[in-house]
Amino acid sequence: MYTQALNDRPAAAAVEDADQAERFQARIDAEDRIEANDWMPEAYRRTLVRQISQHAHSEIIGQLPEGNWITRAPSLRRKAALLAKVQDECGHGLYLYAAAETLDASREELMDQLMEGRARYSSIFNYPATTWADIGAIGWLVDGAAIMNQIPLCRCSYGPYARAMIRVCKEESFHQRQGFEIMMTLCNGTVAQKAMAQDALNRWWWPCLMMFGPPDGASQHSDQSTRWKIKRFSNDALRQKFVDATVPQAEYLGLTLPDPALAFDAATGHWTHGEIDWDEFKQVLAGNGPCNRDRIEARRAAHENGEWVRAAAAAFAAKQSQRQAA
Ligand code: FAQ
Repeated sequence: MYTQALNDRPAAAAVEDADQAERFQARIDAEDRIEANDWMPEAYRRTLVRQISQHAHSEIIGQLPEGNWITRAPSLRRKAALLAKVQDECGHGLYLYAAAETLDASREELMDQLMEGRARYSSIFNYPATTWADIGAIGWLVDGAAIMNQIPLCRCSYGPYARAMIRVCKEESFHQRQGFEIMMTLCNGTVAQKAMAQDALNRWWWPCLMMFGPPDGASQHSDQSTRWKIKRFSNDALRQKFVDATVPQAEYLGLTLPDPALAFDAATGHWTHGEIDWDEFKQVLAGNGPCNRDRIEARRAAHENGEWVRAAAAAFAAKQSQRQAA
């Protein structure tokens, strides 16, 4: 009798899980928002922690290429705008770590994963910003690609992530405009300035196309994430939207996209682009991009340099609770 009860229990639990999973999927299909305290399949939780933490790390590491130019911005106005942009990226990282915390992922653990090289962040931030025009190209193209990917995330099925994305997208939109305006100034400047803008576009274009992730056929998470309405568009669909939006912008600037195969397909109304170098993408993901090591070292150094701030905050909190207890 006792053994029978033990054997029945896992079967009953499995039926209950299957029922819950079915109800969960029905909520997703009905466009209901999933909130932190709702039941969710463990795999849904893990997928979100993976994506949100990678996204948070991207925002944090993403400060480094541009942060490098704050002291060298060509005017006070440019410096103020760049400083605000880099601070915004930091804020995005913090909202996103907070969203991951609602899924029981501790911020300390996520930070450790990043600093020990166990976590991913966007491939794009492993490329160097070598001239001032790169700051224009990053805002125009990197933030432009980020918006294309993030607008649909405002409708993601997980409430805390979707809500965080609304403000992030508004700020990314300002970033994109400030980048485009830098490019416009350079393109209307001297011959050397325009050449600098073209050179930046040549170096950032292909890595930006890689930001959207592997082609659909090689994207291992897309099918499940689409069923769960975490992803609303495929990697290739978003990449195509980005290309279609950016080609006329490059034309307006009088710049040439570094892709001889780029052509307008009148039948589909889309710009077709040349082959992306997926070997380069794999190399960057494997840690062999131009700046992978520098980026992690800079993050570790910032963490170590901030030790006194954490210690002071902990001492202050201890003092406050002692006072309250007294
Ligand atoms: N870099 O199966 P999928 C920004 C990985 S924020 C590195 O297609 P998924 C703001 C992927 O993680 C930029 N790894 O994966 C800013 C997976 O590996 P895993 C970040 C990549 O998740 C601007 C594997 O490949 N934005 O720029 C990349 O369904 C300026 C297989 O891929 C986000 O994170 C990549 N580019 O789709 C800041 C948005 N692509 O985890 C500062 C949210 C793919 O199995 C300055 N994330 N991988 O080891 C997403 O929308 C998705 O996660 C995708 C990838 C679309 C990135």
